[in-house]
Amino acid sequence: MSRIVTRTIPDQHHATLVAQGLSPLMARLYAARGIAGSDELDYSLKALLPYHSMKNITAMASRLADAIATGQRMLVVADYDADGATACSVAVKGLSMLGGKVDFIVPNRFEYGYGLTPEIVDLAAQSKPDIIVTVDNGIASVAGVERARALGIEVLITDHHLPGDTLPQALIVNPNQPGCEFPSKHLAGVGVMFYVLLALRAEQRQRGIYAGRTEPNLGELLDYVALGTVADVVRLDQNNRILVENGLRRMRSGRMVPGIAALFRIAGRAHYKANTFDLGFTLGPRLNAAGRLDDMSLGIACLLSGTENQAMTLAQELDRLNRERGSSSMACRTKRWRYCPASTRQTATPLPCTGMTGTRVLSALLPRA
Ligand SMILES: [Mn+2]
Repeated sequence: MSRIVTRTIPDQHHATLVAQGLSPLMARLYAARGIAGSDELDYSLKALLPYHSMKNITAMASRLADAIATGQRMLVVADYDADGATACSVAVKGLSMLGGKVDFIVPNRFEYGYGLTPEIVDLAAQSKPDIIVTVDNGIASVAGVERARALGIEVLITDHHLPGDTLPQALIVNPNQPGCEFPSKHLAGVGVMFYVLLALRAEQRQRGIYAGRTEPNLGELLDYVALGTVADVVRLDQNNRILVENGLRRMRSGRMVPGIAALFRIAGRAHYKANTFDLGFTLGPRLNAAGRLDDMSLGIACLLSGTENQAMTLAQELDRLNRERGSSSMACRTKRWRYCPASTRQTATPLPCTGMTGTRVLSALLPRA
């Protein structure tokens, strides 16, 4: 039985918003959604939290600037979901915009497991990188980092997952690591990588790299950031809303990368009306399908496509995988429900199915007891 829940409206927030010039109705809508003042409604990029308070970020920026200056080779190791794929795209495209020599691998999770495992390090070592940069993973990869060190490969970790008791012996940027004072703890993996690039560009600026020429525009990466942030179902706090809103604006005005444009087209969604539903329920699941059924490098290749034709071919393949995955995850879910004891079935929340928001809706339609 569905139940209508009335949101509570903090009186003081409502009063503040009205005093700041909002209509009582808008003030009520915002206050009910946790907005305390009109400054939280500033979605311009200059309202983004500055990167400086993120632990280790200036050290990592400096290390990356050195690597770029000396032509060292960087290899991005990504996670296999939509956040990982967009984070990988941001890292590869962003680091090369800033002058880096960069490539990526994305492990097949069925063969290599989660995170930067020693097996993945061995695979990575075949292409002889100087530095491995993890995106959306690595905070728990103690053994993998040890293996890389033994092979003489430096590891830089960018992640947003909660750390375990032991941290890997590497330079780590993660707003959720102990001692990190960055005020927002809800950045997705893609957001963390974007912040590292902001810090890197500032470091290069300070070194005079851009004297007399135009700086690379990292804003071009915001459509990736928006997609990964929404698809990873992190909380949309003000900082994330700024990232997402600016990415959506790029999509609506048609300035997104060919890969994202192709995903809109294949899903039959209008990019000029792009919203978070499109990202979470149509684009995200198509990317996740590649990681779960086959190989996420297909999703990353689509995101990084340089031409519309190539992007469209890859988007069609992702769409096909997503349809296959739809039937297999439905079968699996039905089976898992059958094994639930009746008592838990009454109140069971949908089984977590990370990133694939579409299946959450399906699970709510399954029979209850
Ligand atoms: Mn993530």
